[in-house]
Amino acid sequence: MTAPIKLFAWPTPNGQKVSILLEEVGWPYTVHRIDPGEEGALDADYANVSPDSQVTVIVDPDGPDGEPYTVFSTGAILMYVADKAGRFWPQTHPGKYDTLTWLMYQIANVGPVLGQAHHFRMYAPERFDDTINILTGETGRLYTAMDRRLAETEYLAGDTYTIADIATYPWTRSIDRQGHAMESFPNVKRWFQAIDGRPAVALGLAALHVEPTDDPWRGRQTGRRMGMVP
Ligand SMILES: N[C@@H](CCC(=O)N[C@@H](CS)C(=O)NCC(=O)O)C(=O)O
Repeated sequence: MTAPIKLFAWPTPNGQKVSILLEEVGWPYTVHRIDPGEEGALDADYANVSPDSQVTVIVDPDGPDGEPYTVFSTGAILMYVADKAGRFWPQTHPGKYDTLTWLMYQIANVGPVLGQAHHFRMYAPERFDDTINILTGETGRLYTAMDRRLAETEYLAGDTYTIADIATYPWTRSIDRQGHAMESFPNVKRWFQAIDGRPAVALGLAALHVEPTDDPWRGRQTGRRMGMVP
């Protein structure tokens, strides 16, 4: 690995999971901050980088065929980096598919539900009680499933720390804003503290950090859906 990876991201969980993995594998990377809430930030030029005009995206200057390769959608990015590095994704049974199961669980469930819960509880210009109740309840269901799993295994995919944990951890940092308390999920809490204490995790979070603004949901006036800016 010589030339740095280009990381197009913002300090949302979908950005942080990638900067954390890049720190864990120790690859050089440059951060290109794309603020999804800034008018026009996701338009035109950025659409040439990101096929669906969202963050997060990486460009690997040394792709599988030696040419630059762009990867978008964070589940794919984590698998790409873990596969190339040969780390954080066990390749034997049961770790291989347990990693995929919990990674897909984050991409399909934890991210969308916790992100929407956060939005409707914290930032929606109008208060929709029914939406908040449904999303807060669903969020509790997801934490309960993770807590049950983590009562049996140290990490989500088994004995070892994998991209499933890296994908999920940033979402759980805002549990209070999702309407729940970490104390209600003791196994998630134990898992959270173990990951939170990793030096690469602190570096990955710091790499994307920007000072919070009073209005972190600026994207709403553009009519675009966007993620969380903790
Ligand atoms: N499934 C996508 C989700 C990406 C996503 O939701 N990105 C948000 C920020 S975290 C975004 O760019 N939102 C801007 C918009 O939708 O307008 C992934 O995992 O990369």
